[in-house]
Amino acid sequence: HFGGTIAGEVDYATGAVVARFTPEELVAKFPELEQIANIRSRLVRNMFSEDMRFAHYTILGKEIAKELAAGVDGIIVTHGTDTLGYTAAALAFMLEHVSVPVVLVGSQRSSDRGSSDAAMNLICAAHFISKSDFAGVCVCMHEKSSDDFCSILPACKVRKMHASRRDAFKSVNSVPIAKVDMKSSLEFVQTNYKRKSKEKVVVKGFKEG
Ligand code: DAS
Repeated sequence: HFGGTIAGEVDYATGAVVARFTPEELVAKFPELEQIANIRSRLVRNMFSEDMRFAHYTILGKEIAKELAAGVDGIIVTHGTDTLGYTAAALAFMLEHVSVPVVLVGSQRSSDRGSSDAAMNLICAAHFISKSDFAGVCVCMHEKSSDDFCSILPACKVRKMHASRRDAFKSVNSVPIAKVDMKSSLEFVQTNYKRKSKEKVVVKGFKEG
C-alpha cells in the first residue's frame, strides 16, 4: 500500500481527496478480494504520487523484494495515478528476476464515489495474479470508461493520458499484456511475456542524495 486516490476519500471541508485508508480498511471495503486470494496487506507509505522522489522508488523496491523473498504468489501495489507509470518503469528496471506478477493499481476516483474504479481495478488485479502465469511488473486499470474489463499494461510503456477518465491508462506503442474482468475471465493479448519461475529477485536501487 503506497497511497493515492485509491486510499482516499473526498474531504468535504476542502473538496480535495485525502489519502487516509489503511491497507486493512481497503481490503475490508472490498470483501471480494479475500474470496479470490489470501491477502496479507501492509502499509509502506500513504502518500500522493506527485510527492514521490527517487528515494521512494528505492523504499518501494526493497519492500517488494522482501515480499517476493517470502514466497508470495503476487503483489498488488496501490499507488497514486499521477506518477504511477513512472513508478512502474522504475520498478521494472530496479527489480531483476521477478518471479511472479507485481501489479500496480490506482484509481481515478476515490472509493467513496459511485463512479469509483477502485474496486474493479483491485479485483481484476487479484484475478490476474491468481489465474495467470505472468511474471514481472505491470499495471492494472480500466480498459474503457465502462466496467467491462481491465487492461494489464506493460510497465515501461504505460502512460496516464487523462486527468479524470477511468480509462486514462494506455499502453503507448504496444498492445496491453492481457485483459481481465470481474468474473476472472482472462485473455492474453501478448504471447511473448516472461513466465512465473523460481528465480530470486535482485534489487538495483537508485543512488540517493
Ligand atoms: N494526485 C494523485 C496521485 O497520488 C491522486 C491519484 O490520482 O491517485 O497521484
